[in-house]
Amino acid sequence: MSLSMRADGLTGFVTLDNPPVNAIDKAMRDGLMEAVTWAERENFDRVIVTGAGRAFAAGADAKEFDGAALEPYLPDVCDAIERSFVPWIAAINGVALGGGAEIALACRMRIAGPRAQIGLPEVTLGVIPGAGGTQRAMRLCGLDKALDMIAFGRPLRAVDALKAGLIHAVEDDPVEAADMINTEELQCVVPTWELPAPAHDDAAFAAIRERLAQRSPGQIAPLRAVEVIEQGLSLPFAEAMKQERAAFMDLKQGDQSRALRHMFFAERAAKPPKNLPAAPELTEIAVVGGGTMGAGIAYACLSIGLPVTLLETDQDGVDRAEANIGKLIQSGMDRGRLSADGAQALRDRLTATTDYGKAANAPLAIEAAFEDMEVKKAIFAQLDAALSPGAVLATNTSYLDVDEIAASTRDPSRVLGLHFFAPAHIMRLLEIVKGAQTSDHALATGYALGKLLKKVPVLAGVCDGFIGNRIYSRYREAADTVFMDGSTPWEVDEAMENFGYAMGPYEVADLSGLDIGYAARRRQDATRDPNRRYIPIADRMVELGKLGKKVGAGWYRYPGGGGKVEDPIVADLALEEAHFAGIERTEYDEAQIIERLTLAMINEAADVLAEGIAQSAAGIDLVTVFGYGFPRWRGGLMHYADTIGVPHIVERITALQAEDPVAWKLSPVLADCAERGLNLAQWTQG
Ligand code: 3H9
Repeated sequence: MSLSMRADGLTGFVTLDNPPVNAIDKAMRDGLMEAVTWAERENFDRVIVTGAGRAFAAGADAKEFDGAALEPYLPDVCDAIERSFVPWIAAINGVALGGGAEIALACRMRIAGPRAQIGLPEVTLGVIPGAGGTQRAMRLCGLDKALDMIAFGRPLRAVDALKAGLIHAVEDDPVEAADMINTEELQCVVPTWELPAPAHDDAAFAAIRERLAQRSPGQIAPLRAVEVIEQGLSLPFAEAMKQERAAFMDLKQGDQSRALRHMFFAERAAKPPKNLPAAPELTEIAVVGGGTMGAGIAYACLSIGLPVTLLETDQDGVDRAEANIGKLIQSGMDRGRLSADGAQALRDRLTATTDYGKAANAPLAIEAAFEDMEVKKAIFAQLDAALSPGAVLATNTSYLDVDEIAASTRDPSRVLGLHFFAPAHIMRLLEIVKGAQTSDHALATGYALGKLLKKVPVLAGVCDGFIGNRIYSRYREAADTVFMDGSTPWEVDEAMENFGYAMGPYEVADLSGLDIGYAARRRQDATRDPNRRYIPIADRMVELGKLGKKVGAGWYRYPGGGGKVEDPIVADLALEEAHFAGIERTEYDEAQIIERLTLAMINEAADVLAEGIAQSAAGIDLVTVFGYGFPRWRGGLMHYADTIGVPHIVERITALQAEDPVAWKLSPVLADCAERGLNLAQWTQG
């Protein structure tokens, strides 16, 4: 039944019980309906509802969203609770989210434990509260708070929920506190639906819509939530509930909700492969290199309580590493994330040194030095000699051959790639790169660190760029082709921003520095297919000293170090290059730009699957969303591809082959999917 019931005198106790987080499934809804009838039959004085384990209830069971809605529906359950003559009290022991919060809001009173959280995060799953949350929250905590909480899906801590008026009290033992409430006092509390709706406030609606346009562009659920709240202000409660339900049902079937649900479950399914041995206890970490990446990795490890030995080549390097980590600590303090004591504890856990011997006991070392094979080999030789034979040696390289690095050690089985993304203490993606000889022990160690750091781990094979950078390189190549053949960087950027990226590829390149891509292209010179069209325009930029934002000019200009402005010289550069190459330029519209750039990535990603570099389409989705800013609400690159459909993709790539048969060579995985009638999520190596 997903819940249990017991009586004690005049009190009925209902415990929601569907491990691990008491998601509300049909069985729980059945049970709640039965509990309402039971409490009335027994003529209880009250019902106290709480959750078993760590949660009150995490919301409606999102696994049920793919199928038809099953009775009894949650809004009816909430209504039954609210309108029962036996008053219900929610004793909120842990998280009460979505439908869980809606059950609580339908109760006559709400008492939360100190660590409880109450929230309506439905928009993060592409829907809106569908069981009265939009209507009851605004009656309890006012329009502004309700709009903020629902449109951004941010839960409130118990103390904040109390301040907002959403709950009645915070108590160490909410069940006991609910039992102690005076019966007359309880009877006097007005059911939420009977409270008046707040007055309309044009300014509040204008402000929330403006914030959403800036912070959640492209997403439909938050705007629908605002609309439903606005409509509800002037409708009778029951009518407003109907509007809410209709919007919820509509959104639930839509592409965005499907995509966001896919991401939710894919993120949680990102776990180590089965049968890996237990990882060693990570008592300390060695990090080699104190530049941006090394400092970020070290800071992330220090922040979760791990002692870090940071290894550098000389005293200048040590000083620079300490300064870089010091800046991150200071920024943590400035943002209120670190107290002065916490900052000191972090500093105390850090040893920056040139002496590899100080890292002798570390079970894991992560090299984050300059992207140069010889430099890396020299570092691995030192690590090999200094650390115990059981220690795992990881490289944070973005492109270099992990197998070649491993081959420079005495035991290549203990080497793997741990590819972090900048800023390493913030970005959630961690590519775990398995070399040809990487042992299960090394993999387990990499996953163990990923879990401690709360990263999203994705297993990758060895190739230039692994999963993410390889796909991103093709994206860049397609962007440069579009630019050379007809567009401007700002048209390309605008198109991709409208697609859902926070920034287009040219602005991103300006931020990272054009010299990074230049170095990567020089490394690829020797192995590049001579038949592949080469777009020289990014090289010209570097030759002209337009290295990006750091020098005030890249694809854009940054006058006075400020915001970006379009640079006509850059546009002319494409005209010039195209002229020399005898290219007749075409004007691409936004849809064509988006199509070319996304198809290029999809085709490359399909090759990544074909070669076993990624294990699954869902893994690629995680990489593109958590590492490269692909819009989450499109579900990641491969989910997006499946939304457009493989047959359409194959048809369009085949058509583009007329322009360039090499760049648009159809991936065998796409051809195979088309032939077998599969989508990319279903494809497995035959
Ligand atoms: C809703 O309520 C709609 C209503 O308004 C209207 C209805 C008519 N469904 O995250 P974790 C699973 S929409 C199904 O690793 P944590 C999760 O997949 C819902 N399953 O733990 C995982 O499974 P597994 C609005 C769910 O401690 C396991 O539980 N609610 C759901 O890090 C543990 O999860 C939300 O959006 C679910 N709703 O975090 C809240 N929730 O073990 C969504 C969790 O097989 N949930 N699971 O991998 C969360 O934010 C986090 O899970 C939570 C716990 C904070 C609760």
